[in-house]
Amino acid sequence: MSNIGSYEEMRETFTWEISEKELGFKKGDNINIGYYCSDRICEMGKADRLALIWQGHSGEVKKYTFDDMRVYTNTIAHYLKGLGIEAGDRICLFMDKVPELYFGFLGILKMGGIAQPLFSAFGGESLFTRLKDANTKAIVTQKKHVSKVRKIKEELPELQYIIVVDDDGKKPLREQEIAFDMEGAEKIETFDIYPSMAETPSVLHYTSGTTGQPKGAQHVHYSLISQYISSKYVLDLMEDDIYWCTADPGWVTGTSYGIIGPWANGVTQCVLDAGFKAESWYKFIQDHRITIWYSAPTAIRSLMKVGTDVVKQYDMSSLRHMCSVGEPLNAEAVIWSKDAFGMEFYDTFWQTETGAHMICNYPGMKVKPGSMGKPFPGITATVLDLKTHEPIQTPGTVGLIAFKPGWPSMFRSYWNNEAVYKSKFINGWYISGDRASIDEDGYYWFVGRDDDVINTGGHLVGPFEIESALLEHESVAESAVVGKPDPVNMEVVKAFITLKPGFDASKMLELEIMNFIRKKLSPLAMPQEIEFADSLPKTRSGKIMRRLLRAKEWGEEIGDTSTLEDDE
Ligand code: 6R9
Repeated sequence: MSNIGSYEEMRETFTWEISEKELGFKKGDNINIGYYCSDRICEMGKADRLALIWQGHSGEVKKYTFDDMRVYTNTIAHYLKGLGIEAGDRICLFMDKVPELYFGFLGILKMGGIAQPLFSAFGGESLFTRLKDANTKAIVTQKKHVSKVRKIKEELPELQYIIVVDDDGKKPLREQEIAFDMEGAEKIETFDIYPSMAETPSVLHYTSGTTGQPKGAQHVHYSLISQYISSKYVLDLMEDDIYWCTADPGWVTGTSYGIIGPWANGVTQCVLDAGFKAESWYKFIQDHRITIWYSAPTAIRSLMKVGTDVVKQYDMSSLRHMCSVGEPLNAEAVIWSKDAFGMEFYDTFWQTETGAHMICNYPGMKVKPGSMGKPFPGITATVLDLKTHEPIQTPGTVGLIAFKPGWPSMFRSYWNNEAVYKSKFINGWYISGDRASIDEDGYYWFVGRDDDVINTGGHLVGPFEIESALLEHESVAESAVVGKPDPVNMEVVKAFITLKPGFDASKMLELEIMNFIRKKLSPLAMPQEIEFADSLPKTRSGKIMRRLLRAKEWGEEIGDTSTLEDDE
């Protein structure tokens, strides 16, 4: 029997109070995610249960109980407070998936700080724009990443502390850099947890849009109400589960469902701090007897490519439920998973901004392969007419996915950008920026994004950020960046470039520019292909027509370009 039981019945009777009650929360109470994920689980008599089973890239394994986690998160919170970091300050986590990242996240929340997790693969420029926008006060990192911080810190006057969690004393630390050894530090048994309230800011997650630099979606401690109950109903987490979320906490999936939701449910989580390899993933599931697995379509397609024979060489019998998020999950992948694992991947749709699951397939509910499923109980969803923004009544008609504001984990603003935040709401609906249709049974079918954001391997990259970085290369006069179809990553970045006088297109230059972007931004943002052009198509007002370039890549009908020109 699943946690949700009958979806239809739950949808009828559900209120968010069910989650509040289970968590022992009443309106007006303090609510601190750090407390709920560690101290509370210990108070419930589960102090000795494993919270984290961590495995590094060379195969070493570390295990931590909920009590270990309670003490380490106290220790970090106490340390940060001792430095003079205050409630409301932004503290960036810039690390690989090491235990300090997970405990650091909860430690920051315990002392009232705002956690700002960023991918450790980010290059200097991606890091810089996000730290500058958030006026970040401290960054917690590893020695292998500290050089990226050194290069930009002069231009970040607000950044006071660079905390290195694995300093071995071999190379001297520089000004503002301090070593902190989580396991070696004096253990803090009791810590006075910051008395955060429902609306106290908790997490700042940067996400890309079509225009402008990435925006920080700001969340609050009350998000827990959504994350806890959706982990229970959608991921079906139960008392004895061993759960693996493959996402990095630089991405919202890695925090909402790789930290907060599962640990608030008192469930054991596994973390693999190593790159993707089908064999090592299957071995990881086999060795740790993983029961629930949350992954993403790009990974699933990569597994498909390796083939079913490889799966069959491992013991996957511990698995009982599997979910997917981040991009459309193709019907083929759902059907393949049934053959390979004896069960299907359940697709889930949500966003950085929504903080938790919005449209999902639920255990026990019939899966229609290729559909994202139905709205989470407690969520009012619809698709809006593309022009009038009124809910569409006719099944099968494509519109904008929209949600009625008010669910607990909804973002509360974009950091320093109230205007863009406001622009996301029309006619009383939150507009997701995605298109879908709803069938006669109420299932949602994803169509595509409503903007120019590129979804590569489940990661959103904004064309503007890459175009701006391209212009910093000495040879580039103009640039336009679009998504190009890719069998594994769904989309990859393609750049169109015109060159400045004196530069000639060549394979060498293409590689040089690619590398330039990889270092500056990230491997994901790096164009996989660069097309040198004499000119780029423009609207009458001089804006580059990305959509036209994109349509060409996808072999779509472009039609009358004058409509594109009107459509800027
Ligand atoms: C959690 C997360 C959000 C965007 C979203 C949409 C795409 C996510 C999807 C999906 C089709 C799914 N997306 N889940 N598209 N099917 N099941 O992914 O957050 O990084 O903010 O991305 O990702 O385009 O709007 P985020």
